[in-house]
Amino acid sequence: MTKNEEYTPPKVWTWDQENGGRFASINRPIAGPTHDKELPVGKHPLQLYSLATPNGQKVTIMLEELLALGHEGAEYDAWLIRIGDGDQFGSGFVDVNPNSKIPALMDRSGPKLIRVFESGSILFYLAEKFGEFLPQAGQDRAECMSWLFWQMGSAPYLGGGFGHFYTYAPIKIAYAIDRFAMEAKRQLDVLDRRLADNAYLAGEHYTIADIAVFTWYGGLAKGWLYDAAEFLSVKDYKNVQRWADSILQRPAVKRGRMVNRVNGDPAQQLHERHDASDFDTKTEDKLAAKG
Ligand SMILES: N[C@@H](CCC(=O)N[C@@H](CS)C(=O)NCC(=O)O)C(=O)O
Repeated sequence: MTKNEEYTPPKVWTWDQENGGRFASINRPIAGPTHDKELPVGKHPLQLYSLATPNGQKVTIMLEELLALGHEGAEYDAWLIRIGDGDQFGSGFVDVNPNSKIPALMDRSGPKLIRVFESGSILFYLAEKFGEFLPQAGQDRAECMSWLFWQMGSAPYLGGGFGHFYTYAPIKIAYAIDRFAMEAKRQLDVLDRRLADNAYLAGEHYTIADIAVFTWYGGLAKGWLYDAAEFLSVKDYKNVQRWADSILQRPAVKRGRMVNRVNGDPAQQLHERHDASDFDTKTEDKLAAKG
């Protein structure tokens, strides 16, 4: 059967490893490790295993924001997990995240190791641990958590739905692209309406909800995701644009976006981060100049 023929599902699904999709080599219908591999451990209390995708950037932005506020306990080593090479299926990684997806965090600051996975859960863990970027109580806290969970529930329609079928699928399926373009635009409109009367998603203050939503929908609005800015007319979402521009100005956001980045401008790629000075000395352009 060629991929364009009408498809009648068989009685029992079986795994076609050569389905032609962009991620066919890493997608599997089973969980668990594929090989033994311990994870490296650096000198800092927090060990992050990640890649600079929107989900990965949430955590590095948060850590850089905490460090900018002077929280030394937020010092971290960011190790690169190359998901295209299957690093997420190594036994050590699976011990930190049984779901085999970046980002994964190990907190080694206490007497017992604490593993944290799922980017929203990591943001919440860090916000509670350091008492930052999460309103203490009341409506603002509820809004913050609602928008954080909104992001975690909505982004799979943007990434796994729209992004997958518009950009990555081996064939263009009008039904799928229409369905998920409509949903992506609806989500942008949800945000645009909220941001019409509020500087940030939880209200007056920048919180983990903004960090979580920014890396996806800010990225979409600024044209970094799926090359879809024109297709989705992202310029029309004026409040989202204003909000994304203001978040982009934050130095911690600029730094966080560089960590574990392996594509784009070499000056913006810091493959691994083990010290604050790495931003000045270890970006790919600097390493190449050193030879
Ligand atoms: N809900 C998870 C999603 C994480 C996720 O999808 N990570 C992707 C990269 S953005 C990944 O590691 N993919 C590798 C794979 O699926 O094998 C989170 O927010 O942490």
